[in-house]
Formats: sequence, structure tokens, C-alpha cells
Amino acid sequence: MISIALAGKPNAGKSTLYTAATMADVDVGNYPFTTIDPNRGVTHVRTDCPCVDREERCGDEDCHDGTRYVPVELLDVAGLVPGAHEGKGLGNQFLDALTDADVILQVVDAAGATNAEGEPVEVGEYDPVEEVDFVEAEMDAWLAGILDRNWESVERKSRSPDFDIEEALTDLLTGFGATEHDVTIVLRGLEYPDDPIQWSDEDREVLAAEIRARTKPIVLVANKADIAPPENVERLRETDKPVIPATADGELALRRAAEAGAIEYDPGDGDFEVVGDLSDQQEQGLERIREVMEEFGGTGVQAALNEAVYGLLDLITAFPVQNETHWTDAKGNVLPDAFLLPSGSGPRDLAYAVHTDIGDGYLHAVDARADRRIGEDTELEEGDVIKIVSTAS
Ligand SMILES: Nc1nc2c(ncn2[C@@H]2O[C@H](COP(=O)(O)OP(=O)(O)O)[C@@H](O)[C@H]2O)c(=O)[nH]1
Ligand SMILES: [Mg+2]
Repeated sequence: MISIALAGKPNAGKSTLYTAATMADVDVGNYPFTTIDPNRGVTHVRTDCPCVDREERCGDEDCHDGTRYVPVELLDVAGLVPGAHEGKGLGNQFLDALTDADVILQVVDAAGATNAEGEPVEVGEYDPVEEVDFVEAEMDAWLAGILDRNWESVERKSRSPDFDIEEALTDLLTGFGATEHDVTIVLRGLEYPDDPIQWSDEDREVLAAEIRARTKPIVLVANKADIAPPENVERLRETDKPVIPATADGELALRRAAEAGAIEYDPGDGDFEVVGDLSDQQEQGLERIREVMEEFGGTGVQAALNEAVYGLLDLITAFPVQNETHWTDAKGNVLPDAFLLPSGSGPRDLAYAVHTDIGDGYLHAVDARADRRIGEDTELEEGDVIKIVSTAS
């Protein structure tokens, strides 16, 4: 499953965002890790369900009247403070937890109501632009430290006649989630000495930063947008990262109200409808959230998750089926599964995502929307419904 890690200084709103985003009524039993680790949960990205193009909605539990929620993993990690890579705060614990992450949501207190260490100050007193770079700086320094401490192993390997620097560096970086392909692409863009013994600290720092940027890209969540001075959000937008203004505790309030039956709201909606009884105070609270949603097109929580997965990671959603006419699996469930794949993936990649055996036994595929066979080199598109024909199915 795609894994998204929340990062940021203490009190930025990570746990609030995590609680809100993982509240949906998922069947926890399907995700064994949720019972082991309370900071590892399931949230969803939002897309159109292919069933909107049919007469009837599919009825899948992840489909809300044609809006499809595709599961992804969310990690809430201890707050990060400057100096974390030297073990300050819970730094190492945080950085170790990042190993699993495909993408980082960096929660920033756009209100400037907390200082660099996350301690409360007056709204607007701290400049949130100051905290934008520290998460990547900590990650980069931490990874550079790993390279430093293990460089001897690369030097040792370099004495062997069949030394391959890409292989040696992949061995070192695979624990951080880097593949040999990542290492190859990054090295191609760098200038470095052939002999590992000649590498300077700076060479290793540059490599660490490039690998980090490639394997752990960052979306900024400009949180507390409900109380943030507007110019703070604007100035955050001028940084080099994608920025999504958000109100995490607004999202939490909406999800709780929806669960209680007081409002109708699906995560990512631009608005909500009051359908139950509310106290005056509750109503006022919700109307304030509605104003923030009007300004930003929603609470921003779903938008941030979607930006990470469909924007930065550039994934698409493909829906494998066994029956190309009814879009069902063998049991008759309509559109039972959704897979997130890198854009550019073909039907065989989808087959492998479903199961290694299905991929190994791949024969051909059918585009169920068009009801025709597609070639192996066809690039899948968002929302494709595909029947895989395999010796294994
Ligand atoms: N005004 C406002 N406060 C928020 C928002 N999100 C979180 N908070 C508050 O910020 C404080 C810290 O939140 P928390 O989620 O514990 O931060 P963490 O340390 O990053 O996990 C809490 O008092 C939250 O209620 C928001 O969108 N707007
Ligand atoms: Mg927290």
C-alpha cells in the first residue's frame, strides 16, 4: 500500500489531521498493522468511481455514490525539532519511521502560533516560512550521516574488479526506500569521483539530498488556515513545494458531525449539509468551518492527500475486473478493487499489482469500458477498468 508520513514540528496539527483522516469506517481487520501500531492507520485518496458511467452505482463500501475512496497508509510520527538527526527530541525515532514512506505531508502551522520548537506564541508571531525547509534539512542530514558511517563498505567493495557503484550505493540506500533505478537516475545527474575514496563530505551530502528529494517528496499542508493571516498562506505558496491550505481540526469536526448524523459530508467535499439537530454552539462552529471551506474549496485535508498521491507521486487508479461486461469479480461484486499505479503503467503492471502469479501468467488484457483487447504497451489511464486474462486466473 502507498504510504504517506506526516512530518512537522510539534503542535502543527499532525495528530489532528491523522485522527480526522483515519476516522472513516474502514474494516480494520483487513489491515493488520493498525492493531499493532496506533500511529499507523488507513486513510483514502478520493477519485471518481468508474460506476458513474453506468446506470447503477457499484455499491462498493469505498464508493460513496460515485465518489471512490482508495486506501493508502498514513503514519503519524513524533514531532520533529531542529537537530533531530543528531538525536534531538524523538528525532531518530521519527527518521526511522520515515523509511516506509513514499511521500511526506509536512504539516506547517500557517497561523504562526507556535515557534520553531512548537511552543505556543501569539498568532502571527512566528513566521511559518522559516519552518518550511527544516524537515527536508533534517532528513537530508540524517541520510548523509548514514552514508558517512557506512562509506567504508563502499570503499571496500571498490577494490573488487567487478565493483559497481550503483549496486553498492543501492545496498546502502535500499533501507531508505531507494531502488537501483532511483540511484541510477540520481547519479546520472551528479558529478562525482569514480573512486569512492575520493568522495568528499559534500559529495555525499549532495547524493543524500538528491535521493531524499526523489524518494520522499514533500507536500506542505498550510494548516490552521482558519486562523492564519492570509499573507502567510500566500508567502508559503512562494516556496518551492506544493502548498495546500487546510484546517485539520475543521475536518475532524466535520467527520465527527457526519458520524453523529448531524451533517452530510464526504471527505473532500467543498461543502456540507446540516441534516440533524445541532446546538446553537455546534451550528456556529460548523458555520465558521463552512466559511473557511468556501475560501479554500474544502478543508484541505483530502486535497493534501490527493496532491501527494495523484500530484507529486503521479499515480493513477486502475480497476481490475474479471467480467468485462458487468465489471465484476468472480463473486459478482461490482468494481471490487482499486489499485494505485505509477502513471505510464500498462496492463501487465496492473496484473502484477493484483498478484505475482497473475502477472507471471499474463496473456492479454481487455479494456472493459471499450470492450476491446489492448496491447501490453498500452498506457493505462485514470479510472480504467481492465480485465486481465492470465493462466493463473
Ligand atoms: N485553529 C486551528 N487549530 C488547530 C488546527 N489543527 C490542529 N489545531 C490545534 O493545534 C494543536 C496541536 O495539534 P496536534 O494535532 O496535537 O499537533 P501535533 O503535535 O502536530 O500532532 C491542538 O490544540 C489542535 O487542536 C486547525 O486547523 N486550526
Ligand atoms: Mg502529535
